[in-house]
Amino acid sequence: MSRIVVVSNRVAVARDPEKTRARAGGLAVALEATLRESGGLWFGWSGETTQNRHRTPKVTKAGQVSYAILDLTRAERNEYYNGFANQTLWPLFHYRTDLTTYERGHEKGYVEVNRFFARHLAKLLRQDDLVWVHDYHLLPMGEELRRLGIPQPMGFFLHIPFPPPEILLTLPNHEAIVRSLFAYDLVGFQTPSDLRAFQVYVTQEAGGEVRRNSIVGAFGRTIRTQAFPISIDTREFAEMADSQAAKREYERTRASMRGRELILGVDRLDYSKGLREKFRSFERFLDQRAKSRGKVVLMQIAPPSRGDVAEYREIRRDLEQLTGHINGRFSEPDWVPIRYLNRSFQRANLAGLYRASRVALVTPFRDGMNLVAKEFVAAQSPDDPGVLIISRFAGAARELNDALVVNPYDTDGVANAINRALTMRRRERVERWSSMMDVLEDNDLTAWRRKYVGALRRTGLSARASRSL
Ligand code: ADQ
Repeated sequence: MSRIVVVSNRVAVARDPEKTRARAGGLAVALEATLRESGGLWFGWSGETTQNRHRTPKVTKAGQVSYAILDLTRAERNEYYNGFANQTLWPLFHYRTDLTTYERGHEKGYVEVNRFFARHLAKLLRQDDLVWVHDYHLLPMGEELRRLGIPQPMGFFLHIPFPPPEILLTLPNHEAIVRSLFAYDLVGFQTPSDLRAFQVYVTQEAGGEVRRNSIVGAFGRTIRTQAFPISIDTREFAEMADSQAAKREYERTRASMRGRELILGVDRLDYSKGLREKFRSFERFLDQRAKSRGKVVLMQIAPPSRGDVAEYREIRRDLEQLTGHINGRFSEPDWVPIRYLNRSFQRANLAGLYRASRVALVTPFRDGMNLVAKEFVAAQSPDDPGVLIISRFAGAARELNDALVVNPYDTDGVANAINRALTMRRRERVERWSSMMDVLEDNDLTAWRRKYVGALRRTGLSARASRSL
């Protein structure tokens, strides 16, 4: 069987598999499982910076899996990671043209880092490898590898949304970005609507065509495109919610609630997650439902991320202010409406918190998938499950359509959904939960990665055969 080579911005090097599992989260575990199954290599940035311009990858090995990581210089990190990836592509792909900045220097640095990675990766590749590149940091990676003459089958998976052409066109070099995707054999998206947005760009802006089975031709190349909604390890997460660590977290939290109901939010501190509006909706709920005051608590867990980027510092300030405002306005000597925590949790503790909650409030403005929504469902107790409220703009809303689906821009609508969730009868909660759980059991993380790798194997091998004709 071919070896799989995973390329991603960050690499979770397995020093201790148990620790990786507890902290790094589902995706890292799934990618590692893929590598372990067929043997493989995981390649990417170490997350560190160095002053040394002459670098070679640090390679380590654990069983059948090798890890190769490279440091970046500070200038590279600023242009590639903080710059083009997180100040241009991230906001733009989340439809936030208002927050998107574009600097030619950042784009140049971004392409150069991709080239630098490609040069070092090319030396580590074997003839029958399958290469699987992840996410918006590495869009041009395939093209850079092809320039070096690498013929191996290559796939790309985009974890964030793909914007409609009207939005993408605001990027000065939009064509270069889309063209670079045609270096791959398979390009995967989270949802059918991301796939459609890509195909519309190809037909309307690139003069390309979409054939049967999502085969797309443009720029003189033919590739396969498909939606592969990512998921979680559903069974494992459900079992984790029954673990000792989860039970301890559950007990501690329930005891602190003194019979009150818990509404939970878990989101990286990011403007795409709609946190300000979530807090305002909760305030509206308290405003309109005076009887609920003192009876519910919103616990928002929001670990800070990308603190080097100004917009992230700003949203952090805003949320601190808003929490202070709402708590100052409604608190009683024995009740504070919002508990706001800027920290990380071990996954088992998170599972305990999900189970201790009557409602999960997941209200991003735009989200590729949103794994928190899926984790919340998997962690519920089957005979007394909580209610998921989810934004229609999260990729996960499509599969989890038995949740209460809301528009996060509609403050009153979200406030009403909170009330409906808190008063929902057990029978309805069980019905909604079991149909969502069926979906998550059918499409779990193992199914996701197997579908992707299977499609890459088939598409890549036939493309390779036709290249060698
Ligand atoms: P993210 O934007 O990071 O991922 P999400 O899908 O919700 O968003 O994943 C977050 C993960 O981090 C979850 O597994 C969650 O449990 C974990 N997490 C969050 N807060 C935590 C905390 N305080 N402590 C510990 N763990 C915490 C991007 C895209 C998403 C897409 C994923 C996967 O933006 O749309 O679903 O990739 O493709």
